[in-house]
Amino acid sequence: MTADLFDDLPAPVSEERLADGAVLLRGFALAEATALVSAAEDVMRRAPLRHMVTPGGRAMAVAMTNCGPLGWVSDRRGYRYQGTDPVSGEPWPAMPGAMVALATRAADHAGYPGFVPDACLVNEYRAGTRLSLHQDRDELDFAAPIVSVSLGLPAVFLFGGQARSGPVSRYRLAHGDVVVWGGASRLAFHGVAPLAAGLHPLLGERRINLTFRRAR
Ligand code: MD3
Ligand code: FE
Repeated sequence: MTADLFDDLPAPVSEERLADGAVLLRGFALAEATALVSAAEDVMRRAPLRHMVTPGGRAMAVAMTNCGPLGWVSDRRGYRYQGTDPVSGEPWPAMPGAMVALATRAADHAGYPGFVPDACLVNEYRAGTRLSLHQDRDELDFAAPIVSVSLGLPAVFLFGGQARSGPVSRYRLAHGDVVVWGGASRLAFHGVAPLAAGLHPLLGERRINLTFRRAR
């Protein structure tokens, strides 16, 4: 596959400030992308993707799973982090070393040294899948950033302000792109536009997004 040919090239370091505290690092994870995809496939084998149900009773369009000591879950009782997979009753799979290393390195690069994630949410998008505008506020300490890694098909990421009703900027996030969200952007509203159909050499008709969090 063509993507493998580029895996040995150094990742070009391009830094774009999206907002106060938010840094887009295009291609930052390209050198590790194949390893990250295999690691994610391994996680998804051990804790299969599922469509979680919102407190309102609707199945989410994005299929999700987790790895690490804690995982984000949603059900009729609400949103929370917990140490076990509600489907199996077992602990979530360990966070693969390649994932922890990338998350820490990206946070450091963006000015958040010493970031050690205790949760990684794995999101799977297929053609038409969207994620509506929301805030990530189920974590204990908003001082820690969230690191997101895009893999597979490109997506249009929607980035708003501190209020749901404000203006929204759009950014195309491609395979290997990393965004670090900290500081004032940590509680910004954000979402993902419906995924366009396509075929990615490593991931086929899918986009996988990894978000590394400090939940506790
Ligand atoms: C901005 N995921 O899992 S990642 C999520 O592409 C989520 O799957 C999207 O939003 C995805 O909660 C977007 C980018 C992202 C993640 C967390 C943020 C942006 C953020 C937290 C605060 C502000
Ligand atoms: Fe989010």
